Amino acid sequence: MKIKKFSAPTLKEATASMKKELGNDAFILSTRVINKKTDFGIQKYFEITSGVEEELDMVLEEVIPQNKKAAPSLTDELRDLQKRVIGNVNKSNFKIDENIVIAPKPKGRIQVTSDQIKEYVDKLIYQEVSKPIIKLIVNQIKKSLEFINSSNIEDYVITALSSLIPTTNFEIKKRGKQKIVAVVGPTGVGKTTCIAKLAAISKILNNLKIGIISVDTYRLGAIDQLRIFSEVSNIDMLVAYEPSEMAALIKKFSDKDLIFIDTAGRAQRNSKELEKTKEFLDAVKVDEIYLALSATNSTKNLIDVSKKFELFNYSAIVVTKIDEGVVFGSILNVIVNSQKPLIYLTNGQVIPDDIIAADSDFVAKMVITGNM
Ligand SMILES: Nc1nc2c(ncn2[C@@H]2O[C@H](COP(=O)(O)OP(=O)(O)OP(=O)(O)O)[C@@H](O)[C@H]2O)c(=O)[nH]1
Ligand SMILES: [Mg+2]
Repeated sequence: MKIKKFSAPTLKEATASMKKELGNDAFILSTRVINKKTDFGIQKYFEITSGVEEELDMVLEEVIPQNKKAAPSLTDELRDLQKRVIGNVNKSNFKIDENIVIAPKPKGRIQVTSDQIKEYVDKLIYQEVSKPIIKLIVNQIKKSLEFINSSNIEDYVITALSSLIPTTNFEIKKRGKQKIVAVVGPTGVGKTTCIAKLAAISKILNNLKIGIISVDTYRLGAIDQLRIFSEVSNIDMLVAYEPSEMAALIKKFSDKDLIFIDTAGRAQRNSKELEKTKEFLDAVKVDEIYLALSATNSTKNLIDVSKKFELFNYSAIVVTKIDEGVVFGSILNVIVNSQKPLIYLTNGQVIPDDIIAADSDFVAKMVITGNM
């Protein structure tokens, strides 16, 4: 990304000179008011720091390869991508499927044109898929041009996207081995609803003994919300007001196969609040912590949340409210960026129906089609 500062007496003028120099794709990263020495003395100026992404057309121009150099593997490219977009590659145990399934070379079929490739690039741009990921997909297409035709390009793109999405399963241990699962995340994303769905499914379908502990004594009505659910569904529920009570509550639930801990929604910027929630979870041995993220949020927002919540060392991501999402690139971006696997998607308010086990093809299709 190219970054540049512009200043002018008005914000409008500063923005205009930014657009003039960097083009319409340039965007404002930050603004501030500065004192500037002018011929008329010290004057207040608006300074904007702007950025412009690398031009995607440059990638597209390369779509038809001129000379074939030894192409780097997808893993190398993703590592490189991670280095640039993500930063932390070392702890990666992020596996990429290099064996992308390609349909056999069709006889007599029309080869894919760069217009058709551009159509998919446009779809990905519209879906707000991050540019390094789009670049990666285009490079993959470039390498496989002889196998791709107008009728299999969509499948190819879906498979390539799907291979970028790690997933994991919710594993319920056998009787006698209790499992404790907590859900953390920003306010109102659907943490409690997700727990209610998982609790109801585990009880009804898996015939497990379930306990729910709420540590959300913060939001007005939070306890009542869970209490009503637990009464209707006949699932035991306890409340911890202090971290020091946690051990005793877990002990009370010693007969349960599965215990869910519902936490208070926390703004990711409020590190004090995050720490408070963490104290509750640190007080007992929690087996798995899931971060709930809403599909309706922007990439920047989700990435910020995913980073700030790393404090909890969460093991997987639940993407909520996919039924309310309009574009789905942000889900893909945050998963690639955080290198945490997706475990569930939730697609509505109905308990327990509206939850889907993670499926990378399903997400890839959502990204391409814009539909669930
Ligand atoms: N459309 C839609 N709504 C959902 C979904 N999941 C939850 N909701 C709704 O979102 C609202 C908030 O859900 P909660 O489960 O209370 O969210 P929370 O994260 O526990 O909220 P706090 O505890 O206040 O931080 C409720 O109206 C839910 O019915 C979903 O997948 N789709
Ligand atoms: Mg809640």
